[in-house]
Amino acid sequence: MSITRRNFLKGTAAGLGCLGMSSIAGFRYVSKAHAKELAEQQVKYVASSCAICTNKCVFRGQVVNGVIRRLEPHPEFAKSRGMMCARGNAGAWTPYDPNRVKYPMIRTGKRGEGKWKKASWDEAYAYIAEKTNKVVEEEGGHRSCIGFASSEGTYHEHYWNQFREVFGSPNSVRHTTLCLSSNIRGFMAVVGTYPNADVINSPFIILAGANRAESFYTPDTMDIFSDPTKKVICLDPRFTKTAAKATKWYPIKPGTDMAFALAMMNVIIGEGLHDKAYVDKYAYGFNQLAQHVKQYTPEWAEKETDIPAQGIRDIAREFARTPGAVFYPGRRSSFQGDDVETRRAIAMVNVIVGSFDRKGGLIPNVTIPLAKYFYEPAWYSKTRPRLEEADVTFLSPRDGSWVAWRDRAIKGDPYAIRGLYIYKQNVVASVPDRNKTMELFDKLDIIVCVDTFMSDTAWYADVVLPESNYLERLDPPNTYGLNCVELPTVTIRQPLIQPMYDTRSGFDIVVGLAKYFEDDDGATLDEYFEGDVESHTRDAVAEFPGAFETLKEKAFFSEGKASPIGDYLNGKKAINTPTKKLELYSDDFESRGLDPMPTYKRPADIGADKFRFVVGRHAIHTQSMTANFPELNWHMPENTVWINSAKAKTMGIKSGDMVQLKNRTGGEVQIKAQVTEGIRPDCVYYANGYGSLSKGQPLVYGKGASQSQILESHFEPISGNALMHETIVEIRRV
Ligand SMILES: Nc1nc2c(c(=O)[nH]1)N[C@H]1C(S)=C(S)[C@@H](COP(=O)(O)OP(=O)(O)OC[C@H]3O[C@@H](n4cnc5c(=O)[nH]c(N)nc54)[C@H](O)[C@@H]3O)O[C@H]1N2
Ligand SMILES: Nc1nc2c(c(=O)[nH]1)N[C@H]1C(S)=C(S)[C@@H](COP(=O)(O)OP(=O)(O)OC[C@H]3O[C@@H](n4cnc5c(=O)[nH]c(N)nc54)[C@H](O)[C@@H]3O)O[C@H]1N2
Ligand code: SF4
Ligand SMILES: [Mo]
Repeated sequence: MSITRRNFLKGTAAGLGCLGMSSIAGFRYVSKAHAKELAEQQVKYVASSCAICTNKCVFRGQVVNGVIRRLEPHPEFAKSRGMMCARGNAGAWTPYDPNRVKYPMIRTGKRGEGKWKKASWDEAYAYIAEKTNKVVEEEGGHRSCIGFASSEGTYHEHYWNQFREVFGSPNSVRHTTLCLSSNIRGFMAVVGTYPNADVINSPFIILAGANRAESFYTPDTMDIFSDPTKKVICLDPRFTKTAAKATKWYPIKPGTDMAFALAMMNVIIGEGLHDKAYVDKYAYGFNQLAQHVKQYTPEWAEKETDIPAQGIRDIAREFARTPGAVFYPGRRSSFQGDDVETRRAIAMVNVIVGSFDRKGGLIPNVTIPLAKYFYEPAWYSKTRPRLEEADVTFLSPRDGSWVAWRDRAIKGDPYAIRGLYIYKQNVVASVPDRNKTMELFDKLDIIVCVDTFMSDTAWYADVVLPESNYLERLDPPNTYGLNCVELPTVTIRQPLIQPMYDTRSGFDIVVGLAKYFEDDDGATLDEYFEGDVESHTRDAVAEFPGAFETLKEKAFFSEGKASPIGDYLNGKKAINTPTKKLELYSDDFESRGLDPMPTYKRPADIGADKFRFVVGRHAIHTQSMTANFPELNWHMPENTVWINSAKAKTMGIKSGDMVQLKNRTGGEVQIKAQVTEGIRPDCVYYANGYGSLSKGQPLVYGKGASQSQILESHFEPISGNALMHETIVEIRRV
């Protein structure tokens, strides 16, 4: 018999069979025992959304025999489109991290000593209630003496706020005032909303103080940089990934973006390049603005910003002449003292060229309207206004102002704060000036922290309540504009696996705690909570047939309709400003004693041989919460401080040298130097998340330096936003 290839293959297969080997898709040669194991494997897929950053990318989680194997990006989800970043992938392992908080814990040693006793939920709640009721009684029955801190992200945060309201404290401090309050306020004042930039359709984008290539590390961002027809201008004191990908990078002097924006308007209006018809029809105060910006020439701005006058002129002309050009609104904006005014100036640059509510420009953020989660507020005979009410012009009652509030709380002005309940916020790391946060903690009788990990904040708490991991729980729907894809979408989270330890979801934690408190009429506070997360989800989307089923199947729901553009211009929607126009001049600001138009004030001189400390995103980390993830830590075991190479040379500093940074208010850190040309000589930077105080984060405990330890405490008085770039440091080699 002649052996043909076909016979040979047949023979081989038969031979394999005889040897007890089999060939299953993906597994070529495996033992019989393993083949049986594989055949019996239970593989299931559950769709859910990522919780490792604000993007909420949707994935299908592969679960094999009850163990999460991998998270596969959902190809149909418009923002992630088959991509999942390093952080999202690393998330798959978080339920199995040995450093999770696995059960409620009550502190037994001194704060920060790390001595705990394991408690049942009821023990933990009873302990919290006893301590809380005691201090409330000592304060004359005012529950305002308990503060509440929280951040978004789990979709459960509104239950936490509901608890605070029915509990009867006005004192809530949310992450917004550490993030983008000043940005929102600035844009609201001019265009009546905080818009997105239509970057997909825009041919000309100015990114000032926004590091999109690291902070929105998703395909829509890659589209911006891979499209050769787009022009991207990046203004950043650091050579970020965004700077590297941009058409042009200008290492702007920090805190001078307003000078740049004002000079752009000087050129655009001075040369008559503005959109006259648009401005006539939709804007208020154009003539005053035109007069006002005459003083701000590019030559003047060059001295302020370090950007050549000709460069400013060229950018301004091209910006005005390119339909669909956009000056990106940025997100986190807590830079320097005049942040609201800087954001107003940026919004105005967009308005004078007619970019608001037009394709390519600033697009109103539209969301799918979910049925509102409604609850009766409790009524108390004793209430007080929140602490920092007098310190901030536009104080959001829900967000407060973290820094201003903390200053008041430390002083007990106008009344004492005795406890802090914290939900999903690592306040020790995310509020500038860690020493001050510790000073506040020292004054508190009770600190409660709801976290999944032993963050620095959990480490210093009296009671740690563990929330179930995002891959173990059901999260209610979240509706958002999918910024920059402009596709209003609803997402949920659902469990891939059952909770591994004695943990609960945010909703269940809150309802459990509510049982331990009463309102003025003697009703326990859990009576204010109804249903469960599943029923809330069903109710929220009841108006959209099939949406609930789609959410269960895909974890996202979209009507497939892009955000409408032009509704404000065609009169379908009213512009949400006092004059119902796009405000280039604000009577409202003027009546409050503020500048009616953005007026430049030069940032204070930092002094010779001093540095401005700036913060910024890192592509593989989210804030303070991922540096202890082993997969990510492996890429970056510690952080290092960026120092300009020419400057470092004069100081005799080389990469790897240990240096000491000292701020003006007693904050100091030691960290290794990274000498680089990618930062201005007057700035320094290092990444967030390192230098942890918590031994429950062993990979970053004492490794590198913490940002909150070096950041000074300052806030912006119009919005209450913390200022992240008002820290001046000295550096010396140690
Ligand atoms: N130094 C410094 N401070 C900053 C910033 C900075 O760049 N540098 N940026 C500012 C900005 S823009 C923002 S938005 C804020 C963000 O500040 P935070 O909202 O405090 O964010 P993170 O630092 O990420 O801390 C999140 C905490 O939530 C915990 N966590 C994670 N998942 C869950 C969960 O499912 N449930 C619960 N209960 N907890 C969970 C994490 O373990 C971590 O302790 O920080 C601001 N502060
Ligand atoms: N990978 C990753 N992505 C994230 C997050 C994360 O932690 N990690 N966090 C999310 C959150 S909460 C937010 S708010 C967004 C924030 O995302 P972005 O708005 O992109 O904010 P940053 O990355 O802080 O970028 C700000 C940049 O401004 C530069 N800068 C400093 N001072 C000045 C100045 O005066 N002028 C100018 N023009 N530039 C200046 C800094 O060097 C920094 O690169 O990112 C989100 N996405
Ligand atoms: S960008 Fe990365 S971390 Fe953020 S939601 Fe998407 S996958 Fe998760
Ligand atoms: Mo943020």
